[in-house]
Amino acid sequence: MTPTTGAPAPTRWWHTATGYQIYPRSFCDSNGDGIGDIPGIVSKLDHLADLGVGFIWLSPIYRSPMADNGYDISDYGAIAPEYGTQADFDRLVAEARARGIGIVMDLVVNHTSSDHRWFHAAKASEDAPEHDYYIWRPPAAGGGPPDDRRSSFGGPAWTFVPQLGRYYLHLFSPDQPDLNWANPALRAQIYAMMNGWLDRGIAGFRMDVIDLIGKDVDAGVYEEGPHLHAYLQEMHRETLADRDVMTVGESWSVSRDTALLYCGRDRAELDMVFQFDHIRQGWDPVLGKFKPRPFDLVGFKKVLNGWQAALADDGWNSLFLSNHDLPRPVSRYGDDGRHRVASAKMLATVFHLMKGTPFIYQGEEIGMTNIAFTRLDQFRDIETLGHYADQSAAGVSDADFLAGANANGRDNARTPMQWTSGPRADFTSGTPWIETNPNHAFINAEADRADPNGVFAHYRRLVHLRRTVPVVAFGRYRPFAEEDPAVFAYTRTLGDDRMAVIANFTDAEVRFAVPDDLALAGTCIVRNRNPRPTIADVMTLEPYEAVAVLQGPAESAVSAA
Ligand code: TEU
Ligand code: CA
Repeated sequence: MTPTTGAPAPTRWWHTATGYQIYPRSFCDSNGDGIGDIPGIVSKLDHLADLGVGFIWLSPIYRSPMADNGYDISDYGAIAPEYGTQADFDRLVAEARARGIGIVMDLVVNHTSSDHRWFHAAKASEDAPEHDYYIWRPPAAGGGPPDDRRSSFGGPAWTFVPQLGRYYLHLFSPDQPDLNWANPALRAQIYAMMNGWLDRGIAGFRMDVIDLIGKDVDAGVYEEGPHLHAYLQEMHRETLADRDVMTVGESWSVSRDTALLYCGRDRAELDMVFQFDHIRQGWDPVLGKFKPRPFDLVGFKKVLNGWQAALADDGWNSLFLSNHDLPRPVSRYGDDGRHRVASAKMLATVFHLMKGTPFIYQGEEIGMTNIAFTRLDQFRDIETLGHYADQSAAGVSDADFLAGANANGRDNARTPMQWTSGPRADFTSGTPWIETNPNHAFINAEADRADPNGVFAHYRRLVHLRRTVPVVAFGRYRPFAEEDPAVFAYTRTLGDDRMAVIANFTDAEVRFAVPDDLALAGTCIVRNRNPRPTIADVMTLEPYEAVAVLQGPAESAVSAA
C-alpha cells in the first residue's frame, strides 16, 4: 500500500454527502400528462430531505425532442416544456437548498440533438461556422461509411447527408450527432453555458460519457482519446475553478490505471468518475449487456476491492449499483421475491459503507424491482429497440432477446416511482409514459416508510452514518475473504476506530470462518437481521444477512442498530 505523502487531503462537502439520482420523466407528474416534471420533484423534496441526501443528480431537463429521454439536447439554455419553466427550475434550486440539498445537473456535451440549431446550421452549409461543431468525414475510398464503428444503440455510427456528400459521426443514435471538441469556438460556447447554470446556484455537474470528448477519429481512438485531459483541464479553468461544486464524470472506459488522470487531487479536472467495471463484469464479453452472465461474487469483489485500493490515497470513488441505464440491484444482485427487503438492505450496506460517495437511484431506497415485460412493444428505449433490430437481423429469437432485455435493458428500471398503492402508484393522475410496475400494490414509498424495518429506514441510517461517523466517510479500506464465493467482508479504519462489514450475498445460510483481523467487539451499527455486537471465530450468516460493527471511540456517538 502506498503511504500518503504530503499534506492531508482537504475535506469537501461531498465527501460526507450521499447523492440521489432523479430520472425526471419517471419521478412525479404534477399535471396529469403522464410525464414526471419539476413541480412534481419539488413536491417530493421532503421525501429526500428525510432520507438525508446532500445532493440530487438530475438527469437532463433541457429542451429536447426526447429521442433518448433528454440525452439529446436541442437547447442547453432552456428547460424542456414538458418538465416545466425556468421559474420552476429556480424554485427547485431554492427549495432544495432550503433543505440542505444541492442540485447537480446532467451535462451532455459529447453530442447534441440533431434538432439543435447548431446542427441545423451545420447541415445547411459547409461554410457555416457551426459546420465544424460536428464531426464530418467523406465516404471511404470504396464508398460507404468512413470506418466500421458501430453506434452504442445499434447500427453504424455514421450517417450520410446527401446534400453535403459527407457522413457525420454519432456514437449514439443518428439523432445524437457528436460534437467536435477540437473546435475552440464550440468549447467556448459550452463553457459559457456551464457558467450560466453554475451562476444560477447549482451544486455541480454529472458529465455524460465524458471519456468520449477527446476522441481522435482519424486515429480510430474514440474512448479516452488523446485530447481528453487537456479539454477537462481547460473546462476546469474556465468554469469550475474557485467554485465549491462537485463533478462526476461518467466513463465506460476508465480503468484503475487511468482513473487518477481524471480525479487525482492535483489534476484540476474532475472530483470523481462513475466507472462500470463491476457492472460489465456481469455481461457476456462478446455479446454484451443483452446476454448477462451469472453473478460471480469473487470477480465482483476483485473489481470493487481493486477500485478501493486504486483510489485509497488520491482521487475519490463513486459508489453505485444502479442508475437509469442499469437493472434494479435487488433484481440483478439480490432476490426480488422472498428476500427482497433483506437483500436490498444487504446491498445498500455493502456499498454505503465503502469509501467514496454513494449514489441512490430513485426507488432504490424503497427496494423497487425490475418490471418484467412480456412483449417487445412494452419497451420504449431507443437502445433496446436499436439492438433488437441488430440482433433479430443476426438471428436472435424474440424470446431470447426479450429475456436479455428484461434482465439488462434500461426501461425495466425506468418505470414510474412507486409512491403509494393507489392507481398508477400515484405517480400520475393520467396515463404514464411507460407502464407502472403492478407490484406497487405492496412496494411503495408510503408503505415502506411506515415500516420501522423498511428499506427506507435502512438507507436513512446509512446516509446518516456517513455524515456523522468519520470512519464511514474516511476510514482506510481493507478487504477480507477475497476468494469466498458467498461473503463480502471488509474493514474500515480511522485512528482508533474500526468498523467491520460482513455480508452474505446468497439466499442460503452460510458458515463463515472469520479471519483474525476481521473479528472485533463493539456496537452493532447496521444490520438487517439480528444484532451482533461481536464478530468472532465462526458466524452462521442468515440468507442475505449484512452486519456492521464499530469498535472504538466513535461508538459513544452512535446508537446501536
Ligand atoms: O450512457 C452512456 C452509455 O454508453 C450507455 O449507452 C450505456 O452504454 C448503456 O446504457 C449501458 O447500459 C449515457 C447516459 O447515461 C445514457 O442514458 C444515454 O443514453 C447515453 O449516455 C447517451 O447520452
Ligand atoms: Ca407532467
